[in-house]
Amino acid sequence: MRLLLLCLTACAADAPPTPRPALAPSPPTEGSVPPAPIDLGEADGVVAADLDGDGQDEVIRILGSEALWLDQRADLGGRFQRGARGDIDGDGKEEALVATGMGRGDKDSPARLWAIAAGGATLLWEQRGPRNQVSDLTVVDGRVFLVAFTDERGVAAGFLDAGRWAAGPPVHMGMRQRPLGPGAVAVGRLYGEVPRSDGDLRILSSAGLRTLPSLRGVRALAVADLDGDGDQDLIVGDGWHAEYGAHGDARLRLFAGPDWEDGRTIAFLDGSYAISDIEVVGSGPSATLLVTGTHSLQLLARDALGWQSRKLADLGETANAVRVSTRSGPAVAISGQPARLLPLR
Ligand SMILES: [Ca+2]
Ligand SMILES: [Ca+2]
Ligand SMILES: [Ca+2]
Repeated sequence: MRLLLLCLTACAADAPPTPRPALAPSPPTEGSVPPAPIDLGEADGVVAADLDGDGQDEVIRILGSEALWLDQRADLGGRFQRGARGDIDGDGKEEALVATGMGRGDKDSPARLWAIAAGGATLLWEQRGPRNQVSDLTVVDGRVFLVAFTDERGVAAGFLDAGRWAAGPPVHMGMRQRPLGPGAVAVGRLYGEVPRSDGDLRILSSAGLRTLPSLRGVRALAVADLDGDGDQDLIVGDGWHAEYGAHGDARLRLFAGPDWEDGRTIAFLDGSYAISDIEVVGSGPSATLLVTGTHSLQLLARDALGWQSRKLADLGETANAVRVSTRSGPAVAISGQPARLLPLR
């Protein structure tokens, strides 16, 4: 399988940029064959990180309450909720961050945050309350930014340093929160205070609260400097609706820093009712966006006409996906039965 993958990936780089005319088909070549996905085994969630620092990512599978990676396994004591990656102890090797807690078939597990390294899993934080759920997680400059419910509807966010969570005041249904630079946090609310009312997009800073325009509730957020001007830009998946299956829209929007006034829609995901995650791959003008919709996984890249979206795979509604650097080139890992590693051409 590895030999086949190497060949397909190598040949794909020479493939023509446009499809061949249908009336003059060429004999199939290896370069025209989409790379076959690789079966990773079952996983409810996947996280990737370069645990041993060799430049290739390891994939951590979470199945039930168990994490499996390299030749290791560990019982995390709860269901998979969120993942992230980064070197949080400054030793030059990444850790995989895995948040676990309550989930299907498990109402009792506390919310926990684990750091997974090549040699084992370390518990960084634990909290027990009425709703044991980590709703967002990211690593910024080697520091973990943790977002978790503190009661049934309130969600707090802050950096976790030496096991201490410096969380701000809880925000009603502010399930996605990302730091936007010194003293500012972007908050995506799934719902408003009135039951089933629309959520919104907010910037919380020392200057106060600002609401940015959004299409109803926000389900996904990412922060990156996409134009390379030194200011953090905000990438938002909005369009959430209380009757999401019938009326939700999977809309992707960009807001340019430093003031996030300039908003523009860059994609609607056909067939998905929401965007559940956005991962920025690379940085600056060559950065791409790996966008997980409820029904498809898309890769967005820039060309002369703007942002171009390419569907990578159909997804189940609970699947998560992460980018993976492999010896054969870039790939994505997708959770499921089985989880798949999909090479990117
Ligand atoms: Ca590695
Ligand atoms: Ca490390
Ligand atoms: Ca920027």
